[in-house]
Amino acid sequence: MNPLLDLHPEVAAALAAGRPVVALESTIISHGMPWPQNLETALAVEAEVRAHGAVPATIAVIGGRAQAGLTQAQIETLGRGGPAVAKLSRRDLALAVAQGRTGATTVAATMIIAALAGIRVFATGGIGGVHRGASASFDISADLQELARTPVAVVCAGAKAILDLGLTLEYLETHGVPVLGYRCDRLPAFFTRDSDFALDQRVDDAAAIAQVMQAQWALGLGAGLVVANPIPAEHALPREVMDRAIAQALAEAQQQGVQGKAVTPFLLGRVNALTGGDSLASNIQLVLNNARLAAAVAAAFAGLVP
Ligand code: PSU
Ligand code: MN
Repeated sequence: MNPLLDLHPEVAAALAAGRPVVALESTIISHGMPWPQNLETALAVEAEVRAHGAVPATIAVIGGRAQAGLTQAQIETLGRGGPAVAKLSRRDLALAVAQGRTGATTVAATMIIAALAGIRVFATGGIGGVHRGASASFDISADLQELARTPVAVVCAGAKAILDLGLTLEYLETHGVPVLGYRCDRLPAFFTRDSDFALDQRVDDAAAIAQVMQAQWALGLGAGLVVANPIPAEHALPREVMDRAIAQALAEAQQQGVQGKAVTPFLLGRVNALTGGDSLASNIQLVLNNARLAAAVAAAFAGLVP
């Protein structure tokens, strides 16, 4: 095992026995939701993974150690710290480890640590992507490059419409990342089940997803996969409400000159504030929904691995 990595004993035991494990990210805890709902959600998502037959491994860097599987106290520290906690993507990992720091991992950094641990399935809310206006700003999330190179399947509700969803799909196509619509033919847009963007790969059950993962890696294709799982209809929000909040958040970001890794947390925070409790409740429900599907995929994949 990698000497810089620590596994929670429950995660280590499950991996050693070939039992299903689901990775969970921590930037969603520190930067994606407000306190105390972030802590409640992180614990509820772990419980949902367990209730569906897999072991949860929430991932972060703690005191310079890459950690797969956190204690409740560690999750609470990341939740209480909120935006004051360092947000770690691929390029931030080495410095955090070298200097013994603690930080929350993005989708990209969580994939890296999951792969080091041997975890192949990861559940989150939404992935990062190509930002609107990227032709001028060059703002493209490192999550997309990670999907192109690291063999982990990421179950998400598509991507938030703070991004340019069409360019995000083009980028993933260029880099050879399958985007599997789970029982859907268009990319889900996080709070809404649908968007204007067609997907050409559809799967209708967890076993089929596991078979695609196995084929992808057996072919020597090192990339990850996106599994796009629409928010349950009863928790979806009206598109006009979200579009208005997103337009205002984007305008504020531009006025205030927000740049770099601060852009996504700023937009997430403003959209949450502008739409109030509704969007937070929907956000929590879609993450739980992704945790359920990821647990089923991890179980199916564990059954395929010799
Ligand atoms: N989108 C969300 N919620 C989130 C994130 C994105 O709806 O919490 C987080 C994830 O951790 C994702 C990160 O990996 O933001 C992307 O940040 P950036 O755009 O700076 O790469
Ligand atoms: Mn960015």
